[in-house]
Amino acid sequence: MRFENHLDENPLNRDRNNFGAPNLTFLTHLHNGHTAPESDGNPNYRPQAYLPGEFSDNLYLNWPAGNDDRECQSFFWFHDHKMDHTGADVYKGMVGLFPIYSTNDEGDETKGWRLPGVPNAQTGRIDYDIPLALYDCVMDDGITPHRDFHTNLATGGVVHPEWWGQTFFKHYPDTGFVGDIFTVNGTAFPVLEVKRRKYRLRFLGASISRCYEIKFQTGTLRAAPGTQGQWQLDGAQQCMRMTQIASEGGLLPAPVVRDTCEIWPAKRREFILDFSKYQDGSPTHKGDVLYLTNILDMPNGRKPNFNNNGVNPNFNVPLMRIVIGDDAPDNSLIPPRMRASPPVPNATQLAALPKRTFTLERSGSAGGEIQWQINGFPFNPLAPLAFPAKGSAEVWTIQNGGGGWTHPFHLHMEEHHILSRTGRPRPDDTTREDVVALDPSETVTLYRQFRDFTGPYVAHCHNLAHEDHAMMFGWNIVDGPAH
Ligand SMILES: [Cu+2]
Repeated sequence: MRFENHLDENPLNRDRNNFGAPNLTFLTHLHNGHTAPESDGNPNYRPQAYLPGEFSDNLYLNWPAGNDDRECQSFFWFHDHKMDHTGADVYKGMVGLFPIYSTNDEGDETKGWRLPGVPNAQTGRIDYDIPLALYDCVMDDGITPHRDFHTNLATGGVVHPEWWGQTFFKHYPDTGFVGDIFTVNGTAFPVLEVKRRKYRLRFLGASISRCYEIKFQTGTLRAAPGTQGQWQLDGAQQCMRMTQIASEGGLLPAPVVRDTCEIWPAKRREFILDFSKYQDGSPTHKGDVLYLTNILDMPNGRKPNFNNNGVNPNFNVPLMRIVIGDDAPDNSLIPPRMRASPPVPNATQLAALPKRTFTLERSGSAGGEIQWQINGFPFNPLAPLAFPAKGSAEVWTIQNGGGGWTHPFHLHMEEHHILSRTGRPRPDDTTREDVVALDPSETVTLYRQFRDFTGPYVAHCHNLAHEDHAMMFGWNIVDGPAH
């Protein structure tokens, strides 16, 4: 895939609002592609990113790790990964969704496992198979100062009255960023008309910091201006269950029926929703209205208010209105079994593997800027912290060293398997993942392999305000002994 930089072109002479800053650059990472380092969009190769007039050819093999079919994935995404400046460009839309198909999951509900999806020759897309990227934003009121670490920190920032009504991103020096307008695929207050049949919905957390917990509900809309989401659903009642079929590592061995699901930054979760009937079995009717809602209160970029989760019935924010439409043929199934998980070694084998521990810490502030460290170091692309051997496996422990923060920690390259965690259990923790959700002070141990390529990769927090403030480390896959 060739990415060309045309950010210097501006035929409509629109205000750039810092898009592509600095220097109109970008660097694209295919989020969890099994990609050779030079195509992985990592800052080891291009710390200065790509300038206008330059292009980047990335080779995306789309093949399973180790050429093992059990490692097939199903939902990539790609986004800007420019060192120290990822968050701003992701927030402003430099994000692409990338469903991939594989044996028995061909985007055709008459074949294989018969997951919902009908090829549409006219659009080239798969009907009833919908990626949904969630992200939250803030509108510029024209009077709140933008404080930018690079230009205005000392003066407290400048105001941009000319940016009134455009998206506002107070990038620095915040420790996280949440908006009060929720969007799906870049649209605020969206409406989706669905047929009375099964759909495959692929959710992506594309927010800078916000964690969501999604739930399908009915209720009465009430305007709640100035609050997270601007609307509330009064008298909210769950009306449909979600059948989870995949996490970010691909299809599950078997579906899992869920009432709610957390969607943290960079995480993907796929579900089958049957819009022909409610969870009590009664049929839907044309014109019925329900809502995709977020029930997780997260008033700042540090962590969600987990105590509200399911306890505070007053936080039911509609993300998307769903309107039931006409009947439609449905040849899809909810298959009892899908893709077998690749094997994880037994306890004796695991005990013999190399072990590494990475502790995520806040290092206070440098020049008024919050910075982050991993094992005592801010990110330095020239000083990797780990050198695993190609073709080997290791056990990595990731520790959230702070009690005040959640960290969605993303490891490039292969998916991992969680072996243990110290906090609350997660219903889909046994699946393959590329983002470790770390509650405050939580420690997670995982198993991972290093096949196919050698060279430099990175691992980092996917709270993009943390990533852009050095919460990242480099690691290299090497030929020869690990060190
Ligand atoms: Cu973090």
